Amino acid sequence: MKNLMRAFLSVLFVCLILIVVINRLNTVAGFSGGNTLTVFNWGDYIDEELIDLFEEETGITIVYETFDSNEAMMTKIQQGGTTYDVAVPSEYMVEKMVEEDLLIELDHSKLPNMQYMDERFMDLPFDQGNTYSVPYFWGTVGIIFNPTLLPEGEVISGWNDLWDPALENQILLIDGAREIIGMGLNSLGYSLNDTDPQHLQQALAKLKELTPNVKAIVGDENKMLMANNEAAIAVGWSGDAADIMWENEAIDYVVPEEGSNLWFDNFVIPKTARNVDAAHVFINFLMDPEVAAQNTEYVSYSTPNKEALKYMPEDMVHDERFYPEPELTERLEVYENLGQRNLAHYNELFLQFKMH
Ligand code: SPD
Repeated sequence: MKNLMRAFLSVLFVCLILIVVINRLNTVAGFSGGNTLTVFNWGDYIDEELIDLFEEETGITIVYETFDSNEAMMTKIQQGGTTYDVAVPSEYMVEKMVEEDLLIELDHSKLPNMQYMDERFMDLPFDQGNTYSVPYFWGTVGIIFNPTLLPEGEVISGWNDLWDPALENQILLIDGAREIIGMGLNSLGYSLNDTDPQHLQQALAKLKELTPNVKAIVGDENKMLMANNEAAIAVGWSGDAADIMWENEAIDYVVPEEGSNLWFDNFVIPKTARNVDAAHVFINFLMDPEVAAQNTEYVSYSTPNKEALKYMPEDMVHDERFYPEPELTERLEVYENLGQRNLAHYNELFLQFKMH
């Protein structure tokens, strides 16, 4: 009897060790499942206190990884090395991921906090019925500028102002093919979803003329550079402008008069997810109005959560640069999924511009 007990305890001990080791290996290798959730988000795009709060409340451990472009995110998910449970693509990339059968349908019964989202940001053409995605943050592409560093009399209201020779070496550009080729197209009066090869060549030629004014092509560092007065202008996302303004009150932001991009970043669950239940719990948690308000105050981007606005400072919610009226957003364009060939062409042209 004693021997049997000893054998039983030994087996139990080995099993426990195995469970601990396998869990650890899975976490290190990015395999979730069990009590781990692997989240793939843009850099600087969550209040990390909320990750701690989620872990405390649910007992689920989060493995958190970041990316800096939709294209980088998509490539990593397609490669399949890491099994992400939640990712945050922008609208055209949601459409592309659905097309490539990379996403699972969301279970709306597990996302009761969807009720708090503003209808204006739901059921959009890239994912009708929010079958695969729910919005996380939204915004515009525009010109972030510091009037105190501009040459006297310089007014910034549109894309074409950026070509002024007086702005030599003063402009930071966001490192995004859609954003920068889109700026070239918009500055010529074309749509930022244009795929006409001649129009695209004209946009590239025009962008090359901007080179003397370009100080650098950057990612999230644009915020630090603008906050420290190291450049007068940055072409970037509205939320970055709002964030920089906390550090440097001189900064202003304008949506260019020629037109620009209205974008939406969204939660999705990739087909490779190992912890689909926890993914729903996490997405629902971040849609809780008080959680969303805290996250929005921290991240500074615009929230699509209508109820969250009630918990946020009035001056933030009423700032029309970041919460523009529908009259403005309606004249902006949302990126379309242009298909593999056209997207590759945009990337190629952007590379040519960067190497110029
Ligand atoms: N630092 C977080 C940046 C997230 C911006 N996403 C914008 C995507 C626009 N296509």
